[in-house]
Amino acid sequence: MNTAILLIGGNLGDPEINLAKAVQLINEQAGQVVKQSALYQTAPWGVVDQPDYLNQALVINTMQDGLTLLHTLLDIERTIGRVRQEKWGSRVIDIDMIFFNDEIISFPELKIPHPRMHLRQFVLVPLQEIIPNHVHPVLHKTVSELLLSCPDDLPANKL
Ligand code: PH2
Ligand code: MG
Ligand code: MG
Repeated sequence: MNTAILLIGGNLGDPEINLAKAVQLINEQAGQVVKQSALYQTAPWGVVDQPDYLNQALVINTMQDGLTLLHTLLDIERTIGRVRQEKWGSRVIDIDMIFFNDEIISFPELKIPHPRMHLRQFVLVPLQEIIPNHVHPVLHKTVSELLLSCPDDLPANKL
């Protein structure tokens, strides 16, 4: 059994409904959702001229390996109505894998840990709620420690 940490988010349509749909489909198709953070309203990172996001962190248990899980998550994004456009632009749903067990994975389509997770409040704040003591396998710091040294100061507020 594998444990994956996911970060889901969206800022188009009704993000609350789309995140709830994502949690349900992840639970049915990817693996059992064993922990979930609150929903956070977060300022857009990257492309600033777009609506605020809702973000949520999940812990799942899954029998799928990393690449299989990635493809399951991309399928779920398509089911909910994701159309891929501008990098860092608005989207109905985004499901990102942040950690996979304690593994370091580097395929062109999948880098684990997520290479920019430690630079983003919108990732670290929800993660800190559910796995504050989880250690980053490359940076060797806990999620709480990463949050303290995070250079980003965009707000992430619990709904
Ligand atoms: N996702 C992005 C780009 N910017 N900003 C916030 N606040 N939340 C996100 O989930 C997000 C983002 C690309 O995946
Ligand atoms: Mg993303
Ligand atoms: Mg993504």
